Amino acid sequence: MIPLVMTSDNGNGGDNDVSVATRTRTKTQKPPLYKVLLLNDDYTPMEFVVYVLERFFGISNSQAVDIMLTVHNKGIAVVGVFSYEIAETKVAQVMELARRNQHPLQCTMEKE
Ligand code: TYC
Repeated sequence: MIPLVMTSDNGNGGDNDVSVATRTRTKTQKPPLYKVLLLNDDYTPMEFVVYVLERFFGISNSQAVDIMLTVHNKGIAVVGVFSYEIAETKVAQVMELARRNQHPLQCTMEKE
């Protein structure tokens, strides 16, 4: 049954300044980021790797040479960090160009 008259008494025996506990957790999530990694091999020409870094990652020639040499000497290096879709596209672009040129260059991605 619906009461015809409602009073402002909320039964808390107080002054009706009812405070409601609120939580202020902002429910947003940062999108996960993915590292794009370049792997060393014994056959891909150094100039090809430098070209790939310049073309697909917008890296300057001198930085590209540095990164290429890091991969050459250490076996692997991170060449960039991107959203999933961008990382996936970069990997596909590198792998496709390497395949077309018959180089065994490997490029992969890994969640950061
Ligand atoms: N190791 C290759 C060579 O001596 C060069 C190279 C560098 C290959 C980086 C792949 O991701 C790579 N020709």
